[in-house]
Amino acid sequence: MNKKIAFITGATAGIGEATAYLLAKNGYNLVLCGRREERLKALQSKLSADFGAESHTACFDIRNKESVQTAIENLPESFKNIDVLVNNAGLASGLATIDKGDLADWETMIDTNVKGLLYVSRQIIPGMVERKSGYIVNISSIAGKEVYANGNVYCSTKFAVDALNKAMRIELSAHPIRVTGIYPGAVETEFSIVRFHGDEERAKAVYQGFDSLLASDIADAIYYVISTPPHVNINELVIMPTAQPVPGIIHRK
Ligand code: NDP
Ligand code: 8X3
Repeated sequence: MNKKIAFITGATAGIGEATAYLLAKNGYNLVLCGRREERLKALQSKLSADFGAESHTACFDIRNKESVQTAIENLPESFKNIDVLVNNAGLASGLATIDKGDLADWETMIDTNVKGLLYVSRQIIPGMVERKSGYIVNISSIAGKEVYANGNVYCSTKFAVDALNKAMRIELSAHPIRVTGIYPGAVETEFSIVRFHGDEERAKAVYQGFDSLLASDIADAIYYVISTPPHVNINELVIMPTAQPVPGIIHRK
């Protein structure tokens, strides 16, 4: 039997990379996307060596609609029929009150988390509709359920992902394409390094004194939802560290 194909955006780090690893381990072939080509190639080699998984690396910026279109239109024949799309690539940039926010940070978040997710989805969904099968996992955030101080624009983009997740499910379930939104709390990845523009000390402090989620916890959840039988649609999973009951409270040791 042909292996299923999963297309993962943001596979060069964090949640996307852990998901690629787990899906390859469980028999998927992969399209690995991100902007850092060496990381994509290194992951491709690892998945092949560890699991004999075949993967195609697609190095592009999801904010660039022409690049998205070209990368997806030019997928090799054996990777064209995408079974699972994991819309994971995203970021927070900055953490400031709305009167002090940086416009470039705002644009980066909106362009990546909302428009980029749409560009990729628009390219891939028609094939799923045509084949009458597919699974889409959208990575939102607890920030897409609850707004926290200084999160303003990041939260807005993740609320938008929440709305798009619901819209996709409403509009695609008839085909039948399944759609799940995942809403994690704090996961220790490169997320805070990116949010604080490379300030590793400040980023490290975010995760100090409590057990944050691991990227592999979210990968486990993604593998679980896509492994359910076809008549089951997990609409949403909100996943928090035990020590972080809501975004604004973290019980540190
Ligand atoms: P990382 O920073 O570790 O990984 C982010 C990934 O997104 C990287 O692979 C990066 O690849 C990719 N990416 C970012 N911008 C672009 C772009 N313009 N084009 C293509 N790829 C891009 O963070 P996480 O793994 O934590 O984040 C993954 C998702 O999870 C994000 O959507 C984030 O908002 C969400 N999330 C994270 C939480 C956390 O606490 N960590 C909690 C809740 C949700 P490259 O730089 O190579 O392009
Ligand atoms: C990331 C979770 O709460 O750090 O989406 O913004 S949070």
